Amino acid sequence: MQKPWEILQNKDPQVYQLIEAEFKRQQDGLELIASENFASAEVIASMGNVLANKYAEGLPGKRYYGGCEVVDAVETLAIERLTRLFGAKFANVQPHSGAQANAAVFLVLAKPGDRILGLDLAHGGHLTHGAKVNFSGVIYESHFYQLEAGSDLIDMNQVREHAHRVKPKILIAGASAYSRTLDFAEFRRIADEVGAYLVVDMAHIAGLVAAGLHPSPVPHAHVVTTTTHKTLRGPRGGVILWNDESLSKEINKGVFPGTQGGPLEHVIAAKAVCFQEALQPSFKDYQLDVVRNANTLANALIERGFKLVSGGTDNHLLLINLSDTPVSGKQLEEALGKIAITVNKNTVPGEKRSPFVTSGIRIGTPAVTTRGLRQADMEHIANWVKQAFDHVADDAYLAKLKGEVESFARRFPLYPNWTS
Ligand code: DSN
Repeated sequence: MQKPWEILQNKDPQVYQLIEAEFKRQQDGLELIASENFASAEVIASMGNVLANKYAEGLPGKRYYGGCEVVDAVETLAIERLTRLFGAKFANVQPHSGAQANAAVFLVLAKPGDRILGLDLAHGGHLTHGAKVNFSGVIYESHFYQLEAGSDLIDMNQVREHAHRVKPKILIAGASAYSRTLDFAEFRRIADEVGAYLVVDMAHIAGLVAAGLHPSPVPHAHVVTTTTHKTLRGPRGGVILWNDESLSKEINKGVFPGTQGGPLEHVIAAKAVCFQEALQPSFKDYQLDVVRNANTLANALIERGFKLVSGGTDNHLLLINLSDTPVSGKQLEEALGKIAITVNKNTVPGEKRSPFVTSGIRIGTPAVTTRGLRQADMEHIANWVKQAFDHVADDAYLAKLKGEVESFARRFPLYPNWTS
């Protein structure tokens, strides 16, 4: 089967070459960014087709354009599969991203100036959970709970105390760099005590939730948002789930016309394909391997002398804490980049370096697990991380290691059915 972008080779060689270069980068290296994954060839194919031509503002059966009968069926199928996957009553599959999903939900649950309470970005939270540089921190009065010093865990007593003091309109649970299990039932109890809506952003762990490997927020939260491209392994995009019918009209309005125009029906088709994949028993096996790989990698890094935030992981990611070392997150990210291992620098609790430098490295196993790496392979990765750390400024040494990583990565072909 031809690569889907082969059609560009003669028509637009510049873009063709760029896509080829990215494909090569993805094939030749090891992808350890915790929020990335490799969508199936089927998911990718369902994004590149004529559904991209259609305007469909509104919802299935209630559109502002004619000719929507087919995209209505596509979107209805995506909603049906998604609600089945997560056991939710209602869903909107139109958000273009997780940030858009959060914007739509916040727009209808809170008014400008209302208080919102989420996990501090520097402690593993997310930009859209109230960061001052984001709409959520500009429009709302944002407050933050932090990880408990020492354990690096979310301390529910602190969350409760903070919520009682601040009385937020929205309590947000969810993280982009937290390696432990979230207690959604307790978050909901706290939200009820202070009269807040509980919004859970499960973007990072959605695949684990779908597979039953992390408790589901769906029975507890007023509203759940997620992206579809992280552990869930679908196209880049977002969705919203909820159970209370009285919220339906408002949430749907929050997406359109509140924060978006025409939905991307080609991406919605790819979301439907992703949800169907996630409903298969093999998806659970995949997520089990993701979690096992993360755990094995965490232990292998600890054995090599690294400290991890919270001492380990329950999920798909871990955070190396470099606070006590002369090497910064930025330096280690760059050194790993030179050996074809992609990670991102990340702040750690009690961060002393700037957010552009940081003392942390976030590592996730979803993408390499899709690629076929298993627990024994995590030892190699831990060795390479250690060697990059030990030789962070030795470009000649790193260049040698790069060859080793690349020949290892090529043993796990990406999209083996594509030929050119
Ligand atoms: N940027 C994503 C992440 O890397 O976790 C969150 O939106």
